[in-house]
Amino acid sequence: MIPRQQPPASRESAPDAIVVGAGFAGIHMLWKLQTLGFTAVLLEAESDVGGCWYANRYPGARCDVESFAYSYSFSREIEDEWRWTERYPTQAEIQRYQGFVVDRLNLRNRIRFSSRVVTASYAEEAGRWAIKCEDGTAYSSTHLFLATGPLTVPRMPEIAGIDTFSGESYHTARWPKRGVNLTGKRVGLIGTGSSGTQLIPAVTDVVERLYVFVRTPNYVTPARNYPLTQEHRDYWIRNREELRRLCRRSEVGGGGDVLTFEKLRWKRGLDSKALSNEQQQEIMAECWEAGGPAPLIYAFKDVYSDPVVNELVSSFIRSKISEVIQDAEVLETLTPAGYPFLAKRPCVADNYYESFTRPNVEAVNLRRHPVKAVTPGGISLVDRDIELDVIVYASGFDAMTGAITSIDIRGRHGISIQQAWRAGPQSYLGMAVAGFPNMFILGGPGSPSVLTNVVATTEFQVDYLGDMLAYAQRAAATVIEAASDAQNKWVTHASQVARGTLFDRADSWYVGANVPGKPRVVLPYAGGSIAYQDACAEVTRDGYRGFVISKS
Ligand code: NA7
Repeated sequence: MIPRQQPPASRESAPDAIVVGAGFAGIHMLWKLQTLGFTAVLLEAESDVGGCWYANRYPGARCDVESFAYSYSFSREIEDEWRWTERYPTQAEIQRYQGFVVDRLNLRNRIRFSSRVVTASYAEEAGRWAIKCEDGTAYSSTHLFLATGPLTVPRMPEIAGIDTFSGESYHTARWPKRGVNLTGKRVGLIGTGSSGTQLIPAVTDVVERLYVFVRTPNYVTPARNYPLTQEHRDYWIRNREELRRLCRRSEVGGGGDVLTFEKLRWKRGLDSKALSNEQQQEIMAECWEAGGPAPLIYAFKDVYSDPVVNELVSSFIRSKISEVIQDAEVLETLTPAGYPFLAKRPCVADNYYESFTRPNVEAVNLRRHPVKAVTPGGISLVDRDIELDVIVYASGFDAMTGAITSIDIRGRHGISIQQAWRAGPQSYLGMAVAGFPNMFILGGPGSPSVLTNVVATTEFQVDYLGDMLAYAQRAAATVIEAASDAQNKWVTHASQVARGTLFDRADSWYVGANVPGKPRVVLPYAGGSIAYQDACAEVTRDGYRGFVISKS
């Protein structure tokens, strides 16, 4: 155990470490700290585990990474005892899984629910973080782990009159636990990102009429979800070492489609320019049938970076949309144009385009008919009023940084994280920030995070930080901090890597464009999981180069 400079008043209010957020990363971090012999308390704002999966309960909410891959690999017992039921897990199943994990690992008694952290300040003399929750409860700790999630602070659209609506309105990321009865209702949906595209097919059977207000249509690929059988499970168990290894060393950090990737393994990273048009189309058709975005993303190399290769895939997806949508106006409303596939996060949903062929679903083209205001009766466009009973806002998040900057975090000399990140988030390896000693971020900006399977990437980070804490322990060091020059180099490297990709070719939350005034920076590390892991490993080999690990 790292010797403390000041013995804590109580192990409950003054543990060695505070972890913020009971999603995948926070739960794993808590477990890791306990196994290393640290006392740790996890503070969670909501009343249960789940992280982003606690609040995103909208109809149709499910993960777009396969369940086998979107699960912990660190515990053989958990892998053996838990049974996923569908290829892509629903919100409810993921939350049950997290509950199972905390109970199985006996972690629940270390979690303080309904504890929203509002301030965290570093007391230099004591070498400890002072942490306060909304209800006034105070903690202090040597280490502070922010596992607050990249997509946990919802954003409402900036539309006049939003508060005047007399019907019910909900944000998909704050969907009530009791559920919402949409049966027989006239529902308006704003937002066709991942949340909106999943919600649409899940409600078309019950609503009287669904108006989908489309501003920027997305590239939506089918999920091809299916129930998992014993055969799938046996396959996974038989091959899991190898599949986990493949996942870990894949560009998306264990992302995507484990079983499909196994089938398509030979069709990855192909040089599209060396293939005939017919071969290209055949391969893309096979990827489309496999479902999920990953096969299409990785069949050809350079889809992320070469506009010509990207356009090949983008136009293939557009052609698939036109196979389903016959009506020219609807097709125009739903066809992505003017930006490449992947520049916005790809959406995955079964029966998305098919939903618009139903008589009770209408796609409203906001580019042609902009919204004037929300009114007491519904939504008023420049040329038409639409009467609604319910408005659903699937309008996204203050992504990557929102959950961190919404806490008043102050490091050395009282500098706030907002000040430190004024020009965009600065970090070393996406995990530590110069001037904020012993504060660590999981799944945050500067790490591959949302461009990958976040569970696999944060597992990597938890292991990495655990190893570094153990290293410091052995050296009897109490403070770990990113050096500014190493941080600057990482930020420069990350922005150079991002410039070589197409991520900046759309106004998306990847670059903070959905939040007015947010600096435009590609927020996640765009070099992929393998490059990220290799960079981290190199730092370790050099004795944690770039981290200042000291006794005070
Ligand atoms: P996203 O992907 O940020 O999508 C938000 C959607 O809301 C997007 O279609 C926006 O259109 C739309 N939006 C936002 N403001 C407005 C206004 N004022 N008018 C019309 N439309 C608007 O959020 P999601 O929740 O779907 O997904 C976020 C991530 O969570 C997802 O990628 C997964 O990783 C999980 P725009 O594109 O800005 O024109």
